Amino acid sequence: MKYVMGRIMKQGVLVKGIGGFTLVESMVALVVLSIGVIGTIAMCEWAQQGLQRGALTTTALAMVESRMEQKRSLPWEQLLTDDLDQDGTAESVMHDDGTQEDMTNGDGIFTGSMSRSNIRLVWTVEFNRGRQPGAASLAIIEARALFRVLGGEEREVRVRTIRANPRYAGLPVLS
Ligand SMILES: [Ca+2]
Ligand SMILES: [Ca+2]
Repeated sequence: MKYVMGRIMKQGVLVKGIGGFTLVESMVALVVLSIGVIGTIAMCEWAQQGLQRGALTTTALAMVESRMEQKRSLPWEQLLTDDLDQDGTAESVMHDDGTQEDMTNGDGIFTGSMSRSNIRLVWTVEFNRGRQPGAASLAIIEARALFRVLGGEEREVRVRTIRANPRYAGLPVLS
């Protein structure tokens, strides 16, 4: 440390001796400083993107989990309905008509969707037998949240579960 300080002092004296900094030296210093500032700005943007991505991912995961939880707690026969405004009554029915996010008309995969906080939430229900909940013993339930982060990159959070029909599983059915 002592040695380094000594060298700096020596250089300082030397520079003073020839009459301060030259224009070229000042410009070089300015360029070096600019590179530093640009680097710092880039790092701030990168950090901001990271924060935004983290916040959106957390919200997306919460939305996906909440939807899955509602699908787990619904009476089996009402598995294709949704209470999106959470007033206690299901007002939305999942569709299998090939419109919006439902990929194929009549393939037995029913789809529901909604948007909130710049996140598109899509969920599907597929029965292992038939197209009616009553005929099936199992349902594959999937929810995915799609969102765009700063910079335009699209990301997705996806959760999938299998629920058993309580009638087939031998559990008492609540009506
Ligand atoms: Ca409702
Ligand atoms: Ca479909």
